[in-house]
Amino acid sequence: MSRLESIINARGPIRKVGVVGMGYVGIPAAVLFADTPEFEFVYGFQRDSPSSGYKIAMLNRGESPLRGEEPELEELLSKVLDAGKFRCTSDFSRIVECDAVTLAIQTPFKNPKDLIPDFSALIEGLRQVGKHLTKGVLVVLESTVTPGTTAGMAREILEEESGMIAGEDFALAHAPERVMVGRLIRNIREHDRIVGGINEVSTARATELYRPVLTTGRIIPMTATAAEVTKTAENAFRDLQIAAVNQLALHCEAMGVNVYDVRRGIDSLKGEGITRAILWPGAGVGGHCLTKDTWHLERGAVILGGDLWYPHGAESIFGVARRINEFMPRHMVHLTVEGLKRAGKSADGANVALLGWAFIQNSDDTRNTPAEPYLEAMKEAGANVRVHDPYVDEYPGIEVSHDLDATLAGADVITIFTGHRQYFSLEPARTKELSGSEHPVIVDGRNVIDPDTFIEAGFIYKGIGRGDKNSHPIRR
Ligand code: SAJ
Repeated sequence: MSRLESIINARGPIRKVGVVGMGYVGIPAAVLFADTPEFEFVYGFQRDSPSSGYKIAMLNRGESPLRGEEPELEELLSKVLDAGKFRCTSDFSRIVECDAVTLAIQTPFKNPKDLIPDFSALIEGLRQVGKHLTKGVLVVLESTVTPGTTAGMAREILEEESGMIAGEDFALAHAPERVMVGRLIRNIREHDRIVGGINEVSTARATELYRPVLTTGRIIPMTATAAEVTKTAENAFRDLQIAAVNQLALHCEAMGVNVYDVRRGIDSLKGEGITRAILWPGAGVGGHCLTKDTWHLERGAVILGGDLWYPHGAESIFGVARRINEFMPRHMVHLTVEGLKRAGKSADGANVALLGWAFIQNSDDTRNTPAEPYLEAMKEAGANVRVHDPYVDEYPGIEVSHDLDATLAGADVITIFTGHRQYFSLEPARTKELSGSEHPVIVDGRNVIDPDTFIEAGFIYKGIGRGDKNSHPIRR
């Protein structure tokens, strides 16, 4: 039996859990741990900072600071509060009471160009945990990190702050989050959980923490670095799949073909071992994950993979995919300008109604929204852009309206950036009346509207991947 195993056996089963970082990942994780009979009590640790300190009081009142629809989250929060099994605090010294501590802190990239991440918040969190670490505790990184971080930087900081040895005096693992806004609770319960310890004892202790929370999900054990690669790679692969269909959409536009016919065709080839997982083209890729995890993977390959055997000078396919997806908002600008040209107008002075600011449909999440580079480019071209989003209340420097009619009033162009359900019922006649233009331009970045009904009503239509419609005759 190893030294850590005997320390953990002496400590007994995990009873008290701490979750550092009350955000989209930490909050649902904390309430699910608290709602688990195996665990007696859960602390949600949150810095009492000007930007996010307000969350502490909200959570302890039973209110979720996460806007947008999150099924079950508030019910579960009230339940564990009433049961006296959860409390949010900024007193990190309480970590000494915990048998397991997880860190769910944002890990954005400062500058993808030279692969430098901004780990400042994570490092601060690790220092706080290290200061109050006791023998036999399990520490888990849930944040998405560059491969090598758990067994490298995180281990070093925890050892430095605690004076103890990871893997001998305390357990350390990576168990990446796999949640999507709008289904946080369900994703944690139902998705398989990748659990990677720096040694087997750490993997086993982390399995003890996550198994009780899972319903249909299974534990998939591996090493900490393999778990980091799994997480960054699954997002890089998704980004690559999206880039592939975006590239195809651009080809289809050039060839005068409807990418959705092609997609349906490709998707029809199913059967033994044939996976043709073709995703959806669109106006761009946003969010906190796909926009940066490729760079974590690339950085890991550079740091850990010194002798990476790869065609010299050739860019990684994941890097190319990022550039294609980053290009899509610029392509939306191109379609807008081409549409205005057909209407005998230019972007300079044009009124643009931008529909959808959130990065994903039916959500209020605006992180790295692809609508922002579009808005900036249109403004630079002299256009007046009004933004509508039914879920987003505010955004720094941008006025976001909930009034669709007011946003459409006087619009020369209507640009759809997010596939919110409200936009599927956009009505051609009413929209045209509000725009007051004889031939308003409509640019569909999410295949939301039926081109024919709008063209019939006199609109000039442009759509991602709609080579079959983008040069349609204008109905006079
Ligand atoms: N998008 C497309 N076409 C598609 C799918 C998505 O253009 O076919 C766009 C969306 O509009 C959005 C962006 O990509 O702007 C990201 O969308 P997403 O559906 O990937 O949502 P995320 O980023 O919240 O979720 C991803 C998921 N990763 C994978 O499925 C591999 C989720 O499981 C992860 O938990 C999440 O990243 C994360 O937190 O890492």
